[in-house]
Amino acid sequence: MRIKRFVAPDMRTALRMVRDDQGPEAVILSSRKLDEGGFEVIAATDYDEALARHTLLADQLPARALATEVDPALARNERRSQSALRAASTAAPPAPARAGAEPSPLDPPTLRELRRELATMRELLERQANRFAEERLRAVRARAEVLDELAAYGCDPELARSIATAVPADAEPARARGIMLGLLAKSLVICRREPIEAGGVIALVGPTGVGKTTTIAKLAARFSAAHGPRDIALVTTDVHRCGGREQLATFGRMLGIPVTEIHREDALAPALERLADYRLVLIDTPGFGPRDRNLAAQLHWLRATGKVRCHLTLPANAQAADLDEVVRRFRGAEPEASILTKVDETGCLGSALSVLIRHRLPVAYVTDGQRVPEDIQRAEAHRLVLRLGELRRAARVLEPKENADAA
Ligand SMILES: Nc1nc2c(ncn2[C@@H]2O[C@H](COP(=O)(O)OP(=O)(O)OP(=O)(O)O)[C@@H](O)[C@H]2O)c(=O)[nH]1
Ligand SMILES: [Mg+2]
Repeated sequence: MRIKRFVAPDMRTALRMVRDDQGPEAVILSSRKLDEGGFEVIAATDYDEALARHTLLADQLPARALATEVDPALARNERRSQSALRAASTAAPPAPARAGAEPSPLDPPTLRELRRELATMRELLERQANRFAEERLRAVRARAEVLDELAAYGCDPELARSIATAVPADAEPARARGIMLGLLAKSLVICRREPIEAGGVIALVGPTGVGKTTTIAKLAARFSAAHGPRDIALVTTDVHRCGGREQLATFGRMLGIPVTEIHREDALAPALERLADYRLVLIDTPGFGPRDRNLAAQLHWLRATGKVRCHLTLPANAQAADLDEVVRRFRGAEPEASILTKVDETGCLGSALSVLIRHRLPVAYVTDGQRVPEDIQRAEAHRLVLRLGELRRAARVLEPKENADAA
């Protein structure tokens, strides 16, 4: 079980932070208004009722033992005065553990049942509120069309509602669409500077089979075309899986770029020392599913060198909920950016874009095919949103009914 503390200026923001960080399964253990202003929520994942009771009732657990996430807006305000931020790290432990609190007389199964019912009620209320909000928006034609179009692209309904709300009620369809795409583009965070041009050591991390090795080859070829192959080295930690290292070795040979294999954890830092003269070092890693026990070790290993910047490789053709989990589970890598792969394999690009927007994860590159080096481009917000319609149309062409109609 992982217990974490969230501090935000209002309860809604605090709950959103919980959901973004810990996902829909998070259990709210306590919430309260802080004397210094703002709200505190304590939430847990991988929740174990018995363990939670034990933890919450243990008076000796200080709040600072919990990881605390402070809403950036609040943190900014607080930096000015410093007082509330101090409170965030020294406040009392979760509500039930405060001095004088009585242990709950309810037994664990009853508590569990109560929590389940509360969660169901919260979900119902949320759904109802969303339905009302959507109905209000749909009363205006221009906004209804925006909602429909964003839904067809696979965009998250919450994002779609916030965009539709900003569309003027009297907007003509073409203008409404322009505003919609503009707002979507503005919501995306794009890397200003091309990461490989900044140089240094970049590792591509991500789930299995998402295109990490292929993308490394594309990036290496791109860098090599601009600067020659001498300034770049490749490293692979993917040496234990069948075929893992051969794939990068083949690309390395084709491009005339040396590939260093890392067989043990403690060999990475010395290898990077030896490669310090190279302007760019790209590290290929084996893919790990988001729930793989080895993932945390891999991320720790990369970060322990103190030199590696991670890029999270995300496939655009995956479902939003799965991508959301990947982003949360790979947070330990502190990815400075993402690379959106397999854009050519989806008709619903809005789904991946919504996840990137929700997590404010910068996008560095987009890949849209298997060809090395052609199928990679730097991410550009306006191009990404224009591809929504293009990809949707391309996907629809293959629908069997339309093929039959065409015959
Ligand atoms: N359609 C399409 N295929 C891609 C793209 N990028 C990679 N691929 C293909 O996806 C497959 C997996 O690519 P890899 O580069 O081996 O993926 P990986 O993330 O290194 O996989 P693991 O190392 O096994 O985790 C290969 O067949 C690639 O050619 C892309 O942008 N579009
Ligand atoms: Mg690979």
